[in-house]
Amino acid sequence: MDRYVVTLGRFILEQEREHPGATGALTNLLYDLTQAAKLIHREVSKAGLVDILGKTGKGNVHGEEVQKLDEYAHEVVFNAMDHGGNLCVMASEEEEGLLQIPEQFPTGDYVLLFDPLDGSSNIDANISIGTIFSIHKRCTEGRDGSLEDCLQPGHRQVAAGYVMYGSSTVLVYTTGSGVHGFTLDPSIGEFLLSHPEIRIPEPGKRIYSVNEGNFSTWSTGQQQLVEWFRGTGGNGGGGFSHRYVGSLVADFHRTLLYGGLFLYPADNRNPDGKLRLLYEASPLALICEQAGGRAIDGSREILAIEPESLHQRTPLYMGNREWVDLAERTLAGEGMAVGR
Ligand code: AHM
Ligand code: MG
Repeated sequence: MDRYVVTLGRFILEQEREHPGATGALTNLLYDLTQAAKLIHREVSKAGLVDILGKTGKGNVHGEEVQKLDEYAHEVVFNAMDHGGNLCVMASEEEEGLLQIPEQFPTGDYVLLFDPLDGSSNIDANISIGTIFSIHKRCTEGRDGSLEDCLQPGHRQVAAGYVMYGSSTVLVYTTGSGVHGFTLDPSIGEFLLSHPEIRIPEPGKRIYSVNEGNFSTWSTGQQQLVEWFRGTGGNGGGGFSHRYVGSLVADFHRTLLYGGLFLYPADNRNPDGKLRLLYEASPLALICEQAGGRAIDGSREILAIEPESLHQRTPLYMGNREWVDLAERTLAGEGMAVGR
């Protein structure tokens, strides 16, 4: 069996060969990101041991506070990506402003936006968490990239992906020609192709995924939508399962593999929802569409939104087209009629 495994390195190289004009920059970028993912995987998988190691004196001998994992992940990604000469600027969910490439390193044509450790409030409960990334080609000139390079609509992404640190660590990405998934084999430290050409199943499982604790803060249309899934609104529907991890990468990964609808709507306290357009919604929307699904903010395609600021939030509905279309119609007050 081992003779037939395809490593991530080999896979991205072979994909590059299919694009004769490719410079190799994107391949290098993806490769550097996988190195960061392996380091984060290592720290995440020993997170539960920190106290034990500390008590036996093997850990934090100087009494320094153990670094928070999301800050650690931010630094690991930045340090893995700052010197390759492929990027001109970065931005992270963990940092207010732009992250410029240090003076001593060359810059390149690409822009990286990332959420280093999404769902990090789940770490102590050993729940899956993830790293999300989005890559654009720069649209300005000069040595350093600028805000303008970061504020590009999602349809211009040249690559997007995520790493989920779960029961196993998986990396899923797209460069615009399909979605492919790799599983980390810790014994050899390599990501191996495990999910080629991922498509959201059609019809997918009837699953809706939302934080229902927010029900009373939603618009009427939003409440009707969830009542339709539950079958409790007197408007038909029902027969759905409800699944909500509360960790975006995990909820999305399930949606990608099983089908369904993931939603984080606006509510009366957060008119733009909770999730970030550039670091969360946009990269996952590209993957979702590449896998045959759809992603909207309620009325607009996520990938068509022109970003206005780095940390802007957006409501998000993504998954099987059928359910995203239903959400769109319901939110527009057009009734609940569906095909099945
Ligand atoms: P974070 O970026 O602070 O980690 O928050 C994002 C997380 C997502 O992973 C998840 O989808 C969402 O917050 C859950 O929010 P809630 O607890 O409101 O349901
Ligand atoms: Mg996040």
